[in-house]
Amino acid sequence: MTSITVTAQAYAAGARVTGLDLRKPLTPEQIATVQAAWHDHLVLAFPDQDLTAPQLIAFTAQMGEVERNDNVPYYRDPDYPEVLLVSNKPRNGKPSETRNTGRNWHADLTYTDRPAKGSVLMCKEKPPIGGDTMFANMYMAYETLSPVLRDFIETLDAVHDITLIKGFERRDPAQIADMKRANPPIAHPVVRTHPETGRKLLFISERIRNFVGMTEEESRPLLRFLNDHATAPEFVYRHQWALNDVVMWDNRCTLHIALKDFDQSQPRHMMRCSMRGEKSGYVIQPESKDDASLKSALAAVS
Ligand SMILES: O=C(O)CCC(=O)C(=O)O
Ligand SMILES: [Fe+2]
Repeated sequence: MTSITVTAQAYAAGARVTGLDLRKPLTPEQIATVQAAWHDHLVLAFPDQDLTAPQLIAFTAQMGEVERNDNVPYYRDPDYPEVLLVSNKPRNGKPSETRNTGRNWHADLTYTDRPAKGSVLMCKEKPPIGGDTMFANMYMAYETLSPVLRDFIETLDAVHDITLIKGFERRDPAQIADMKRANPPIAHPVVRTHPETGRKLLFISERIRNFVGMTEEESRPLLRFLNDHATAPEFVYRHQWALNDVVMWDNRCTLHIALKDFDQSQPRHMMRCSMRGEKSGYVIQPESKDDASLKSALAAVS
């Protein structure tokens, strides 16, 4: 059996893993090696893995419980609900709804009560240049904040909102109405402890509307600061895809963004599986008319 080689690709995150054939079940020792490398490097790239959808699902299942994507049903592979198609190739004669997926910094499924544990993305077709994905290390983002700010955000919860997916409102109106109903705004802690490494991390994204108990106006400058800080170039690994790359990221301690840095007339076709995350968060009920008018009445007299 060939041995596994793990080669770091950047200081912040990212390692290239060779010596495995992901079409076949891994041994317990191989799984342990992959998991350890994942904890160290957060994002693992496995080159030259020509997987079918069932093989991608089977690989993901060895890393965690496979997500069925019920919160985003329209983007699934019709034959395999576990596989999301992130593609700019027309679907049913219409432009693909996922052609601009991932265009702001985010972690997957944070608008649900089970943000993904991790995701596995496979490149099936790619433009000759570009179509890169960047990943940012949220341990580093947390550890490099000043202690006073760390204390301040320690008890904050942030409201994650599916409508803040970049370009969401330009997608199919009936589908977005459904997805909004299925995914009301949900609050998750801003500082979390990784369940496996025990390290603290910053759990933010560009899909956050406000902090719980703070107005959007109050939240905006802090959110902007935290997002800018967290995605500073020194915390980022940029993956330049090759055909048949399989990239697996720890969605609990990284953010990612899919760049529009390519010729849009060229096909880019990816298959994604996610690992189901732990239950987290609480739904934020929209403010009732009564609450809103009470607040404005108070504002008028104060
Ligand atoms: O297409 C990509 O590079 C990533 C898109 C994305 O955000 C995802 O698949 O989770
Ligand atoms: Fe994503």
